[in-house]
Amino acid sequence: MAHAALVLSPYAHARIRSIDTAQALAAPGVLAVLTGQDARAEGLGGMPPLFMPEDMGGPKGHRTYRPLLATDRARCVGDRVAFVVAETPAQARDAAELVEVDYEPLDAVASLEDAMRADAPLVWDEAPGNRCCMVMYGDAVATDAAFASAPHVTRLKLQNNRLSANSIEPRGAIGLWNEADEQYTLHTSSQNPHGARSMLCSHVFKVPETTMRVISPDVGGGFGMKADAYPEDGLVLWASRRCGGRPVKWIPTRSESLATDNHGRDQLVEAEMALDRAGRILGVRARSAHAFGAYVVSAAVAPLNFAIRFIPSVYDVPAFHGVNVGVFTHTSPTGPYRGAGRPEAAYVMERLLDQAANELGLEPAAIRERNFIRPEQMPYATHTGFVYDSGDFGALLDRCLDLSDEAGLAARKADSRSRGLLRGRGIGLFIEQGGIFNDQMSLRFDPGGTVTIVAGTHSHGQGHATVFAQLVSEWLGVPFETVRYVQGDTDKVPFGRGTYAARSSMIGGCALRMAADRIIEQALPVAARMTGNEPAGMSFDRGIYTGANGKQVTLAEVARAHFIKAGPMAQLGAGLQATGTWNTDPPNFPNGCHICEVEIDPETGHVHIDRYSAVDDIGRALNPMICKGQIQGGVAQGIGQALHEHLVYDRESGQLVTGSFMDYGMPRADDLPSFDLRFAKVPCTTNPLGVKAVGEAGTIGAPPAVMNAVLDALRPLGIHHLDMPATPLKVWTAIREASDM
Ligand code: SMO
Repeated sequence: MAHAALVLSPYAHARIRSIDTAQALAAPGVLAVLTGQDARAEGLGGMPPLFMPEDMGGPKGHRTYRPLLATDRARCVGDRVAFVVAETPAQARDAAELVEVDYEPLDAVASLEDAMRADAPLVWDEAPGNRCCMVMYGDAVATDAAFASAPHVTRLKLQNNRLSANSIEPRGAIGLWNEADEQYTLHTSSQNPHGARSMLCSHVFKVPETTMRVISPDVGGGFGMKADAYPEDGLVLWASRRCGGRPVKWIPTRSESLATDNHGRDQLVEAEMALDRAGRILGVRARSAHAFGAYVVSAAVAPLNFAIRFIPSVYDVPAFHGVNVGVFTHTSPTGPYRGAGRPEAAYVMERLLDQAANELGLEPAAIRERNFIRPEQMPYATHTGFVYDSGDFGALLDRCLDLSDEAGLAARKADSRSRGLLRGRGIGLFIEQGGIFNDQMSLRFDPGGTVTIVAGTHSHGQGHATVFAQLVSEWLGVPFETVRYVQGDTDKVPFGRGTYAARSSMIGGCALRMAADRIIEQALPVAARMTGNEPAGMSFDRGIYTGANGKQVTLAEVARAHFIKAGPMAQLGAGLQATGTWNTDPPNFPNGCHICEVEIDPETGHVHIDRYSAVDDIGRALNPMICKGQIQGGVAQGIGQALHEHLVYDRESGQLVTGSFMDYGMPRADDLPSFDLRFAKVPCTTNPLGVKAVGEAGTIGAPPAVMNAVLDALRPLGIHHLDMPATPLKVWTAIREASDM
């Protein structure tokens, strides 16, 4: 095994005049030093985004092709500039220090505000004003009219803070070129092995997909950040080829992860809500900008899109217009991160509602009740192109208020006051989309009667092996322990689209159901013959076929009989296996209500989360324990965004200021209360399992619930706005400024 280290640009924007690799090449143990010019000379291509707004019928934007290594210009701190391969990781890192890059620093724009200035330096000369692309939803004329005659308008300018996914296990890749059979093998930490293979084969190496095998095991955490191939995936394969077929391994340090993983969020939005005096919404308008960083990568357009489309949320909004502009900045790229646009959207709507309630003298619960989409309005079509099939949002709120002990809130506020603390309670509702694209799942019986699931979806910590095996066991009556789960290897899985956008329960689950139904159907003639019945009279229930004559046989027995070598039975098949498929049309719409109670110490600005309650409508819960774990993790990440996490670039230099865990605030166990979580299982009406997604819900509900709680505590002091994260310094400063006035 050879080991690789990256040379990253220390400048946010610089011309690369030349790269001198001589010293590095001469260093002990060094096998290769690769540059962007080498990649260009060998015809290696760059990586485009998976889709752009124009692919969804929107206006044309500027599509970038991120090279494996920068050639003439570095466009962010952390842009890859050279790749050093050596016998040991230490030798690779030492030699990386010896690569001499002659940079000519150029003016950079690291923030959205600066990038959108008229005279801003350009990240891409082809993208004037640093505008990359845009999405637009709703009706501007109707919405303007609703605002023109509205008795009350509330306005907010919100920043959605840039975050890092920080998967427990970082990205990492091992590349292997096998000269003898001209095959690439890539071991990588990815949510989407077939997608990574397509990207690398079509765009980087320009070779058929039959020349590459991608293996991605069940590794700890992706959160959208690992949804697509990265330059390092191509670099290790190329490096292996350059090193005569030695396997080449690249593992980042945590600081390299913070700098080079796709980031999440980073949005500025100006949002307005028009209301009548009773608090009924007349219209909502949002103009938003979303930082793409230096390249449009992965499904970066998904958060751009969802951040607008889900603003109307669970409310009956009569008029809506929303625009989101993707903007280039001299920073690392952003991509989908748990929630991918839905957290941004829910945050806008829930902050507007609380502010409007405050201005109109209404209770936060009352203004929401006045505006919910009612169950009898289902199916409900939004102005942004969704059709919600089901949901009872008023019931969610009522149940969550009870769960949060709304009745005791006044007493708890008084008690906090008596201890010199400020207590606030915040509500956050949301709806989102689960299940995207199509996929396939296969079931295969072995001669001994055991079953293998071959999954097109991909688990990287979510426990799919458990859930899918449990379903198969229940449907086919085979023991749970005899079900094996295979995923994440393009040589073992015929095709798959991996996991993101909370797709696996519905797309994977329903495809598995189809495969199971086919198995039951295929095995039936054999079961009939084994029991001496006609196929027409056979019934199947939990793994057992029963014939008209009352004789029974189990599916496992039938499956074994399928392997008979000769005789009349052998004509009925050789082995029992089936593939099922499912597609997104239509998706499901999980929704929830989260309620948070905080206590703030005005002396320190510290926000303590005292209580956290949530009722999530995830449809049918396939495995309640795993679903609960998904909500817990999601809420922890949402609390992280609200109170702790922020990737900060220095505005002048474009340096990543929060480049390590000393500077980037991850939520810890002692920052979190014990959550009170419940499920409202309103079955989805548009898929046979009745499931709605669960993977991203917590991350969407938590930020508005926490921030509305913080502001509820601070409003009596005259503080009506704070941006996330509500760190002690920010809260303390706001309290100081308010008391000085
Ligand atoms: S970040 Mo999610 O995979 O939509």
